[in-house]
Amino acid sequence: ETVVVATKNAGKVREFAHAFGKLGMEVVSMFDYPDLPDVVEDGVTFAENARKKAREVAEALGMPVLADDSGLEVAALGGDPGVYSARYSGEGATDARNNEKLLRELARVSNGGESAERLSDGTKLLSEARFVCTLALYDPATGTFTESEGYVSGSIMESPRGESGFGYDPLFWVNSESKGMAEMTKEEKQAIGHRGRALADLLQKLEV
Ligand code: ITT
Repeated sequence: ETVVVATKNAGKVREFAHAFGKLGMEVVSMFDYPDLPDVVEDGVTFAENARKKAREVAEALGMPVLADDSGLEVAALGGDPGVYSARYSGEGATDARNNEKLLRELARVSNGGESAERLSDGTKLLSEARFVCTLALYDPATGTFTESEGYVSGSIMESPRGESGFGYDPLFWVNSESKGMAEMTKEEKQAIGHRGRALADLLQKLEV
């Protein structure tokens, strides 16, 4: 069985391929449909964007499609970058530039950070934060959505740790695991992460 995921994010593709692989399903993504037009993500909520991506691609392909809209909410930045997480550093944004921008913005709002909490190696934690993932599955045959969401809370570190994952993972400390998100295996990240939790919730709703 194949699951179509309306994403052009290679990090998401790897995580979905891992998760669905364990269920004996194969994932295809927008990398497999290079001719489909990009969906304009102009929603003001994660859920709106997820629904829009799922529906436009599902209607174009004439089959059910899953979409993921996700991002990072940083307490000291009033919830930014939020739905703008992918484009945080502007035109030509990359994960590396987005992470630099995040540290720059946190440096601006901190008052020296002398009171900041520290990890045992001295690394400062600059703000509380959480990852959000919303999933929307749209079935064009019935015109219905199945939706779910997942969260994981943590803190933003002043310097990166770990080599796995993608996006903001290198700066995200998972308090409950005492580990950086980019220090986790796919399996560990799926178990505790926002995407894994959203997916578990979705599968329960679909009774898979
Ligand atoms: P698609 O819309 O094609 O799926 P995108 O990268 O534009 O890809 P989003 O609009 O959902 O996806 O933006 C999500 C951004 O939030 C993404 O670019 C990452 O920087 C960040 N993000 C989402 N999930 C993450 C995760 O598990 N770990 C680290 N960063 C994540």
